[in-house]
Amino acid sequence: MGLSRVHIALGGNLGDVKQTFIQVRSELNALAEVKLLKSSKLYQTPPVGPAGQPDYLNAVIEIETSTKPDTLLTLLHRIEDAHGRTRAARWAARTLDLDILTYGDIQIDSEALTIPHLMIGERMFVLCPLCDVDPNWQHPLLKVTATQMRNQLIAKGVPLLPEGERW
Ligand code: A4P
Ligand code: MG
Repeated sequence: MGLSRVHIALGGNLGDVKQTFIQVRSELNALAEVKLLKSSKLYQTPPVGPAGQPDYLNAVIEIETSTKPDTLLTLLHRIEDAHGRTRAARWAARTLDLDILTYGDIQIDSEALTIPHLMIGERMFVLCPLCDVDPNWQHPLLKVTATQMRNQLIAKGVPLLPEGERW
């Protein structure tokens, strides 16, 4: 099986999220079937969805992997669980959320998995870090780049995120 370039979104708003992200990044990179290529900056972002929860930290990492998408999702769920993730309501506060944003040029639309991630073009907290690691990434169906999607959001009046930090 060949290697694919994959973008993973990290999110969380409970506990020491920065420390969690640092651990997750090295846990992934320690796997034989995963190689870390790039990390975005780390962004503090206001919660999208239910109000009254703490701000999130968000980031994107770019990896190279031989793991198939469904196996990768299972692996990410296991890492979420190991870092204290509980599944209450959808969009509820969480210690760690790991979403597969992109997987090579693959398009998947099954019950378990939508790739590219459905909300990729709607969320500044995804597009800003994605532009850090791969501004020219092109959506295989929509044929727009990460930078173009970010500019479309800006044109709709969604503010850019404040500068992120290294982690
Ligand atoms: N699933 C389908 N496609 C994918 C994919 N590409 N990657 C399915 C990962 N999972 C995918 O996810 C629910 C189901 O989505 C999974 O079982 C999987 O089969 P989940 O992680 O169990 O539940 P969730 O995280 O509550 O849902 P989801 O859709 O990941 O939530 P979101 O959309 O990520 O929203 N505000 C800020 N500022 N920053 C955030 O990071 N995140 C959320 C969560 C809300 N508001 C936020 C943030
Ligand atoms: Mg999720």
